[in-house]
Amino acid sequence: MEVKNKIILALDVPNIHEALELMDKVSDYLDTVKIGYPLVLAEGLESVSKIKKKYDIKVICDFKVADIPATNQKIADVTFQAGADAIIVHGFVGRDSVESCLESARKFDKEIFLLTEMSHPGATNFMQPISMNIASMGVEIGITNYVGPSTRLDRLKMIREIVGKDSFIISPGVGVQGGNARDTLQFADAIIVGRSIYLSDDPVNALESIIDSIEL
Ligand code: OMP
Repeated sequence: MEVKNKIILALDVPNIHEALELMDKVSDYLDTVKIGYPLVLAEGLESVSKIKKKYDIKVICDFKVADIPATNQKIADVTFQAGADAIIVHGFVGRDSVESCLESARKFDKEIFLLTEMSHPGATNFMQPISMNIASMGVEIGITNYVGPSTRLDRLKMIREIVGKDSFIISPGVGVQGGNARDTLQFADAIIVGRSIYLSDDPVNALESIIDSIEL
């Protein structure tokens, strides 16, 4: 996967009007967005196809899929049928649950991203002790796309060492959560940014500043 400007916009806005308004401003800078529960629960999965069609952009659906294999497969199938290019899947539920999403992705010729360690402080409570095992499991079952935290670069570095240089890592936590774009991109292939862009009075300027900081 290639990501323009190495930035994926997290479109966590509350409705399709705000999503389209934001995309009209920033779409020239992007070729990939991440759409998750905030927008899809408000507007339905049609929001995925609508945004894909209007901006000719790749959409990663952030559904952090974490159920039994049969249910995971249904969730992944319907997400890919709606046009998503990739789906984010939790690893802590185990190999069979993740493999069911992988199977669905292969059926539709789409991709999955395996979430290893999350970026928020609470991830240290229960996820951190198992996150490297999740990354290793991903490698064992042939996953090549991962999500890892920009808020803990020592952990992101370890994830990179496990998944290898040819895997693709996307990293949330830049900006409001405290992560830094340039440092994160030492270990990740692209960053995920939400609030620093969509809450800004000038989203274009916010995006340009991040791009400039990466290119410094
Ligand atoms: P901001 O903190 O507003 O930049 O948004 C970060 C985005 O990345 C949100 O959509 C989160 O749901 C998502 N995210 C994390 O922040 N941390 C993670 O560990 C994983 C994700 C994710 O899977 O995208």
